[in-house]
Amino acid sequence: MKAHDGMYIDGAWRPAAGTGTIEVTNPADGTLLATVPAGGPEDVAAAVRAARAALPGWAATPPAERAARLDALRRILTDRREEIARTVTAELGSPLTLSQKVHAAVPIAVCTGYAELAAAYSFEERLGNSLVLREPVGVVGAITPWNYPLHQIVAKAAPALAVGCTMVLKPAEDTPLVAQLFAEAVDEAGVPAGVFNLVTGLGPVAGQALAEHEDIDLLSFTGSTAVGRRIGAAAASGVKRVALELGGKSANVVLPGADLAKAVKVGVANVMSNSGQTCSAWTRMLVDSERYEEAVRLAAEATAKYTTGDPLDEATRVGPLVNAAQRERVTGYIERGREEGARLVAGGAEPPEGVERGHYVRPTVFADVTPGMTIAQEEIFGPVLSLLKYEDTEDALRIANGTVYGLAGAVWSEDEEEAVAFARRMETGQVDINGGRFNPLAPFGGYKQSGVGRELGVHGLEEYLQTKSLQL
Ligand code: TXE
Repeated sequence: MKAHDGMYIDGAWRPAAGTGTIEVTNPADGTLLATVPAGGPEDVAAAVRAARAALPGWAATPPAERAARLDALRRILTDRREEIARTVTAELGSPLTLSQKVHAAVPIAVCTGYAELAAAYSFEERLGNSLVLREPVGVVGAITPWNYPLHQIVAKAAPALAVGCTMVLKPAEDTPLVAQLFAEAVDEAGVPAGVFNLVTGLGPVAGQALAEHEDIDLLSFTGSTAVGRRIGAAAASGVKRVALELGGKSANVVLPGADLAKAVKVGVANVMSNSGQTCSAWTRMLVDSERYEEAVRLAAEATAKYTTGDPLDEATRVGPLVNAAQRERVTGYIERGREEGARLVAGGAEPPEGVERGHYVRPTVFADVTPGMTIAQEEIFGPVLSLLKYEDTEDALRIANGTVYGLAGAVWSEDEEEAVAFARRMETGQVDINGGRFNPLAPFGGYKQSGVGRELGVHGLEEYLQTKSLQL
């Protein structure tokens, strides 16, 4: 696959300061896709310098002109959507159909939304005798993960650029190729030199250098809670703004009387999509004791139909996990679930039949999971669903809220008002009612240890602003 052997800094592809490289491999078969440079503190420093120098000009650019650049970016991403989908499938392992419908399509939708918002947003308001100005926060450091590699970049870059911030992106080391493609698109869209900069590299080296750089005004991080804590600490000591989008352990609550067959079908699909590597996945399904066994049977049956295999094969619904470490992590959790007494009703820790290469894990379902078990508390980030039983709705709410996380969730009921009332009491940032539909304008982000700040829509835009009041 085509790859740049430099960093995109100050509007050009420049050689990296050091000689280190990262080998990008295909998780489906282990083949080498490309080699990209592993940047270090010097590359980060050069990128931050470029972003700082470009800030006054970009911040002063009329919003309509910034919107026009975002619109050009949207057009280029749209023209290149098949290439985006194939790149994500190659480096992440997601089935090609998912890459087309989600990994390529969602960032385009987000970009479209921000191009419109950038033009329509009011950056000034009168408040009595004050004029309140909303100004860009400054230079943004963005660190993104591999699970939705382009979406995670666009969810930060589009609002940052829309409001006049400049930025340095350090994408995940597993998926740098789609990040390079994005940098090419930004360049072609006519975004001025230095406004957007890309440094590929390892988390503890390039990522850490970016997180600790003193000339960054806002750090926006999506990834593991462990790294998020360190980023938050670094930001606090430098008195920088921080946005953290971390893990989740979301509950899918099927209330008595809800359409069980539909709730289970959609619930299983939600967890298995992207091989379970979704922070907002509904990994805990909560069903009342009366219908619990029926739900277990339906979930096991539905899961058995999830064909695992080559992401390029149209019949494939579950591809490999991103890398060997992730596979080890997930199979470790499956073993832990069995040890702690959960009942395995589909899948398991052994590799899928007939699979000799690639980081595959069988779509797995556990029944008899109790709230205290490790698999009911920790983020697994693999195709693993846990079914928990509740006695009444208060019990369901206690279980749903009983983790350190609070990113997403779902409620199913025949009565929408009942579902909404339940959702209001959930300690979580997003709840889908009776299935829900993705809305790129709705704020996304976590309660509790799932994070700080919001992405998407106007709420996501405002994360990149600071206010100044002039008293007249
Ligand atoms: O994440 P990391 P990993 C969760 C999920 C998964 C686990 C581990 O549970 O199993 O995290 O995944 C950069 N300073 N999520 O190890 O390490 C890294 O280079 C600065 C949830 O891949 O957090 C990458 O760009 N940066 C999640 C980014 O952080 C550092 C998505 C994320 O990698 C760094 C991904 C450091 N010291 C994983 N160390 C979600 N919320 O969607 C690493 N990085």
